[in-house]
Order: sequence, then C-alpha cells, then structure tokens
Amino acid sequence: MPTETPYILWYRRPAPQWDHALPVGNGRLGAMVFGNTYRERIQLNEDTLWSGGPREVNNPDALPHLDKVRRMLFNGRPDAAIDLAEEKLLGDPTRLKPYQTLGDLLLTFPGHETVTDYRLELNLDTAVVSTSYRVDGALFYREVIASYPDQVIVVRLTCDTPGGLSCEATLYREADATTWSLDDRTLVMTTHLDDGAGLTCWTELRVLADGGSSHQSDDSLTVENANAVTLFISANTSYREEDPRIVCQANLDVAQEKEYMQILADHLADHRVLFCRTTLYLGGTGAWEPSPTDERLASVQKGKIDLGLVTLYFQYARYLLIASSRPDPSGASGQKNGRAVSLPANLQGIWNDSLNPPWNSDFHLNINIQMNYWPAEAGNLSECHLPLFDLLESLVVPGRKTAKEHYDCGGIVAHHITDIWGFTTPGDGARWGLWPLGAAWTALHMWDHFAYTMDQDFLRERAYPVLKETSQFFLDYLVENGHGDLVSGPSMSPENNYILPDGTEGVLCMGPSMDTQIITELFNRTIDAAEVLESDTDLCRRIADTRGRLSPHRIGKYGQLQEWPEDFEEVEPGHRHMSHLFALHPGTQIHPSITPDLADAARVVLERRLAHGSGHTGWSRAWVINFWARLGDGNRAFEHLTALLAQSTLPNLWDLHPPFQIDGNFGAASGIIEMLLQTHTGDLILLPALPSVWQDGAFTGLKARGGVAVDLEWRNGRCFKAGLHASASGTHRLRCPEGQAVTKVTSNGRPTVFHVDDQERFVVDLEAGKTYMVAFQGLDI
Ligand code: FUC
Repeated sequence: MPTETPYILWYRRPAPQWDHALPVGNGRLGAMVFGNTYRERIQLNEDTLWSGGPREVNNPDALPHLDKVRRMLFNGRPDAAIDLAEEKLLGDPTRLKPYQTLGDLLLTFPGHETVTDYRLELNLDTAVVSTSYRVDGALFYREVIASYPDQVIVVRLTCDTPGGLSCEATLYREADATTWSLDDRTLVMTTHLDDGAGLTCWTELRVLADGGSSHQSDDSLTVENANAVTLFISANTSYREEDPRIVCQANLDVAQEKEYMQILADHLADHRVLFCRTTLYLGGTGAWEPSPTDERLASVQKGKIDLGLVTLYFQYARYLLIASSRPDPSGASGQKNGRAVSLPANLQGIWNDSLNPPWNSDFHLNINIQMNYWPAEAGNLSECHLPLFDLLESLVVPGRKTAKEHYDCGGIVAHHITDIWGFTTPGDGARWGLWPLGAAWTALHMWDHFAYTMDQDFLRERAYPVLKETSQFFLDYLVENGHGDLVSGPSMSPENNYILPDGTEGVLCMGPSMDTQIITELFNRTIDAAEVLESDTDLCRRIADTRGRLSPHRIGKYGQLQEWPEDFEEVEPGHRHMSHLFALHPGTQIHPSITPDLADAARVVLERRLAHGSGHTGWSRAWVINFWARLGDGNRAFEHLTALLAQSTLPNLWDLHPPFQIDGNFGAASGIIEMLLQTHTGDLILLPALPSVWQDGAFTGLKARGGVAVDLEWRNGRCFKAGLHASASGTHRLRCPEGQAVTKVTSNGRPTVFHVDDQERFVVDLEAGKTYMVAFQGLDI
C-alpha cells in the first residue's frame, strides 16, 4: 500500500482562462497562476479588498410591520406577506458590495513565444505552483508561492543558462488604481475603491535580480540577462491598517532580507504542518497517475473510475482551505473595532478576478459558508476554521442591533448573506433574505470546533457567548402557531417555493422545517456547552422548555420529511436546496439506527429531489454525497461523487456552480470523510458508507469528535487495523462494519481494557497523549 503519494495537479499547456489557472494562497493573499510562457498573468487577491464601507442597514420601518406579515402567513396569504415583507421588512440598503480583485502581476518574457517540454504543476504537498519549459535548449523554471510566515507572494525565476533571464513586470488593475515605479527594483500600485470613496490598498512589487541589469519605466520594471530573479509582492488595505503602506513595506523588508531558499523552507514547514496531517489511499496507484490532471478528468467524464483522482480531489480541498482560510499570523483573534481579525473563505475562497463577481463573492450564510467548513475539523485543519469565528464575532454587535430593531428581541441575529462590514439585516430580497438563521447555523461550527478539539478555553471565551446569545434571540423571537407549537417566521425553507391548495405560490411561511431543525440543534448545543462549563442552569431550563414546544418533524403524503408545516407541493421538486434534510446532515437529529422512520422519510426526500434533477449545482451535489453517507449508502454517495467530478468540476479541479464556487470542493471532501468515518452521533463509526469500489484503502489523521485522530487500514471492505491518537482523555464507543469485532486494543504494546455494550459498541477509555492500536476479528483475507 503506497504510503508516500505525491499529490500533484499538472498540465501540458498553460491555463487558457482564469478558472483553469492554479491557485496559491496564504489565507490573506491569493494568486492564480496561468503558466504562460511569453506573457504570464498572475492574478492577485487580498482578502479584505471589498467595495463599500460601514453603514447603517437596519430599517426602522420593519418592526411595525412584523406582526402583520406573521398574521398574513398564519392566515394563508403568503402572496400578500411577500409583498409587504419586500416593501417593509428588508434592511436598507438590501444589496452588498462585492469582494474585488486586487489586479494582475503581468510578466513578459521576450523570445518565449515558442517553447518545448512544457509543464505546469501545483504540488499540494509543497504548495508550490511551477512552470517549466525550454527555449532553444535552455531550461526555464518558475515557482510561485504564497508564504504565510512571510505574508508575501514570491515568484522565483531561474534558468539553467547563466544570464539567460530577461523579463518585464508590471501591476495592473482595471479600475481605481495607479501604478508607478519607485526605483529600478520597486513598483507600486495604489488603489482607492469606489472612485475614491472606499478602502485604500497599497500593493508593492520588489524585483531582486541575480546578475544582469534592471531598468524602470513609469509603470514597469525590466530585468535583462539575469541568472535568477525573485519577485516579492505584498498588499494591504485600510480595512485593518491605518496606513497599509507601512505594514506592506515592513513585510517586504523582512522577506527581502531572507534567501529565497529560506523563504521556501519556512513556507514548506508551515504548510506541511497542516497539510501532511492526513493521508488518504483508496486503491490502485494512489493519487499519482502518469497522465495530466485535465486528461484524467476528461476520462472520468467519459465514465472511467479514477480512485486516485478522488484522493487528489480530497487533498485539494484541504489545500484550498489552508490557502484561503488562515487565522491572523500574530495569533490575534475575534474582532477589533468591529472588524474581523481574519476572514473566512468566501464563495470563491479567496480567488476572484472580477470587480463584480457572481453573488458578490460574498459570505452566504444559508449553506455556502458552512459547507466551506464542513471538512475543517474532521479533515484535521482546526486552525483553518478559526477565521469563520472571527467573522461571526464581528457580527455580534450589529446582530444585536438588528435583533432589537427588526424584531424587538434580545440576542444576535443574522440573515442569509453578510460581508466584512457587519451586514446582518435581511438582504437581496424577501424571497432569499428573510431567513434569520444565518448566525445560528454558523454558531454551531463553534460548538464543533470545541467537540473536535475539546478546547475548553475556546468554549468558554468564544463559543459559548455566541451560542448563548444566538439562542437568546430565538427565545424571544419564536411565536405560537395556534396549535401550541412554537415556530419561527416570517422565514422560508431556503430558497424553495410551495403551492397552496388553491394554486397560490408561497415562499415565506411560519415554521419551515429547516428553521426548527437548526434551532433544535442550537438549543441542544447551547445546553451541552453550558453543562460542560457548569453555568447558566436557569437559562438552560428555559431553553429546554422552549425546545420541548418546537413543532415536531412531520412526514407527508409521499412518506417524505415535510419541508413546510403543511404538506405542500413544491414549485420545483428538483430544487437544489434540500434544507429540510439539515437534521440528517450537517445536523445530528436523524440517523438510520437511532431514528429509522425519519431516516426513511429523509431518503424519500432525497430520492424525489434527485428524480427531479436536483444536484445540478456543484454544492447541491456535494451535499447529496453527505446525505447518502449519513444514510449509510456508500454506493449512492460514490455515484454522486463521480457525477460531481464528471459534471461540475473544472480542469483545475475547482467546483462549478456554475460558475466557479468553492463550496462544492469542500462539501465533497466532507462527503468523502463521512463515507469513511462518522462521529456525529457520539459513536466513532468506522467505514459507515464504504462504496464497493473502495474495497481496500487507508487513511491517516482524520479527526473524530472528542479529540482523537484516527488512522485506519481496511481490506475487502473490512477494518484491518486502526490507530487512535488521543489529544484529550475520554470514553469512546467504536462501531465496526457489520459482523466485525474489535479483538484487541493496545497502547505501547500493552493491552487496554475495553468492553462491548448492549448495542455492540466497543467502549474504551483513551488517555490524552497516548496512541492506541486496534485489532479486528472477522477479517477474511
Ligand atoms: C445560494 C444558492 C445559490 C448560490 C448562492 C451563492 O443562494 O441558492 O445556488 O449558491 O447561494
């Protein structure tokens, strides 16, 4: 079984368009490398470069109309309700301003129009994009890295012929920017967004040539006949820095003093600490294959099964998370003056080449941002989860204000979209935006971070305050539906429409199932957190009472889990959102062995949606993989994983909505983990949904809740051996594939006591800092 597998994306030609180029990133700075030989374009991003600014968005007209909209919905008038909601209940303004491109680094290499031996590659193990080719026999090699320790992007150019390197460099942005040279090695681009009314940005390029000569023009630098050239780029905006120039230049000063090999070594060490925690092998030759990545993908599109491409795709998602979501390097966290100290991956991660990207490349809170983080903990990248919490904490103050002014409630609320400016009101339009569960769903990620790391300080200082205040909002906000149940609303089942018996179409309603499911999960986790912290007994009693009055799951005429409180028909039965399956995934309320009837009803929803064409967007398909995995159906999960690769994946392995949207990459990686290891029920379930094509395989370093990293090798679909690395002490209950039993648990060669409980789970106490080896019986090899 291969242990060292190179995870490499590679191509025989440059990227013909932006969404085929190869991404690098350090969480804050991003770059897309095309790999052109004559005119190279390296498109740049800085994660705070958003249009717009702080503003008042609450609408004083909303509260006086809230009850009226609720009454209309209770009285079966969703058409009137949406009209009034559209007019009165939205924030003002309703639209977000976009996240924008920083611009391009353009490099011209005279004489490199015709080349041989071309290769463009992204090595996931090293986080280096390289381009190599020959011109008249001379070998040219180009590397691009985005260093987290040094906070710079570095482009390194070499050639095996002394003095063979000549190149012209400039910085370009389509609008709001000016580029000029400071001296023959320094180029600056200043940006002032929104025609001078928005953020300012300082981008600086420094070119260090080994040998040869350097010249400047007004807006470019030229190096001639050098042996090697190193280009350093950094950028900062006024979002966090009073003077972005100072911090940008300080970063460049430090980086420039270092040898390139040292910068690279520091970059590798930093990246590999995160990336190399996890390995995955699903059979065959592993991730490696002698053909280029675009050709492998094309073969999968024609029906070939390429298990190595699946492992590559999985590790690529982990790479993308490392590249687009890192906490502040200073160790600071949370928010400062209302601004998030670090920013999470947005709809495009960190990579955007446009001034006006799809959906503003914003933070969508009605599934997309959460999906970005589904693989964060189980994929052993807890640190990369932290920027999401910085963003959430930046919403606390504005979210309190919106809760008060729009709903007259305590606590925190956010709706379906947000930005870097603390947007918490209903936005876009009532049919998308009037959905007050955005903060609640995101707050559940804070609980998950605790559940995987068992970091009680994090729970006390960061997670619990947010869980508590988010729960407090719902204690005030829920209303009785006339049948004794408490319901949310006006809200919706994102973003689906229903049909009333008289043919009227509705989108808003009182008590959509997803809301109840998220609120239940939120209440559960808030109580769990308070119990761990031994605090707020009275509040928890109130939360538990309220939870007991939430409307129950309902099963409709098709045997399906109902999406709305009434058994309505849907306008689009193949809708991409499957919101009412939240309780199955990522929620924890439905599981085949614990709630079999509800699991059957969830399966009916899934079958019906898929029969009507759902899964057509990448993220929707990714969610489907997770659902099938939770239902224990590995073959169906694999079928949709294959469909995602075949129908919704670009040659650079980015997910397609279409257009490019990164959530599907992360959602599918989560699905792959869910097929191999599930811990959401409290048990540690090994191989819960193994497809028949993954009969032999191994992983290392996937994380289980309770602070355990798990290694597993399986053969013929049966567990062969496992390793458990405990970072926290606790009791764990292992479930093996049907018919298998644990025969022995050892630590340091010494047996560890375990017992089998009445549900045939193998119960073992693990001690923090120790590694345990698990042996299985019933392996037929
Ligand atoms: C949700 C989805 C869309 C898209 C957008 C960014 O609103 O319904 O498909 O992913 O987010």
